Amino acid sequence: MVALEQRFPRPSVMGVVNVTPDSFSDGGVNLDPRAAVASARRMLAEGAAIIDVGGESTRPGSASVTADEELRRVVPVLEELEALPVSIDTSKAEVAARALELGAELVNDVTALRGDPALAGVVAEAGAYLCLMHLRGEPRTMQDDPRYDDVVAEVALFLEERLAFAVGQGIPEEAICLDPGIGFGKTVEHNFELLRRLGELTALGRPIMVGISRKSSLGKIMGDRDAKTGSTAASVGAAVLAYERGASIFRVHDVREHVEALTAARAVVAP
Ligand code: HH2
Repeated sequence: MVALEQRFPRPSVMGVVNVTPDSFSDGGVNLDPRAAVASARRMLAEGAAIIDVGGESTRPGSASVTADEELRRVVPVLEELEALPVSIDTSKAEVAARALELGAELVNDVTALRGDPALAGVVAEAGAYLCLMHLRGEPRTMQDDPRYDDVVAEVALFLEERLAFAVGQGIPEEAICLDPGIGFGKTVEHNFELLRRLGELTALGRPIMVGISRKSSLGKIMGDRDAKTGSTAASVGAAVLAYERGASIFRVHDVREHVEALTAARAVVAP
């Protein structure tokens, strides 16, 4: 296997395609498989390195769905995208296994292998890439007054421990990237502190993925306390500075804008 950092050189863009009725920013848009496939192809043409296909929303307050429902949503999309670079956003071994059979190369697990005890074995067996994300609590309740003594230190410790766990389960370290989980059990201040001090996470020695695209913290800092989403411009601004602080992979909804901005940022930082 090629190490993840070679397969996804800094900066790489991951396009988000949520095949769900209720995702916070594109819910419903891609519920029809044909629309999802068209979105994925467009994002690849715009320069995405990979498309993250998800069949379960993890937005604050969301309810979980069964494996059968998740499969019903994502399989028709994965079948159409079989020869293209795809990641599966799931915590369920059954969904990951089917996606990997259909050609997915990365499993994006927001529970960092805590959701389904069978998932690590599926990833190891397939020789797939894996993203381990920090999430405090569970989506239904995670935004109820999250508190940390030192959010960055706690996230770093968690990711280090989950990385060791994954390696212990037979997944090579070179196949793994880490994600601070922007918006998953964190206040606006926590989210920006994690980006400000991203160097403490890159120090763990694995590529860092960042997903701040359109998240509500970006809307809230514009003065709308009840914002549910943030703008594309705000997303791009945060992504560029996360790149400068060492982030490698950017999970985004607006691919063209991020590819252009990150290409310009790279020309400044690493000509
Ligand atoms: N954010 C979301 C979902 N999956 N995976 C990683 N690794 N990092 C993230 O920040 C991340 C993620 C939430 O965003 P979205 O998929 O747009 O919405 P929803 O969960 O409502 O489907």
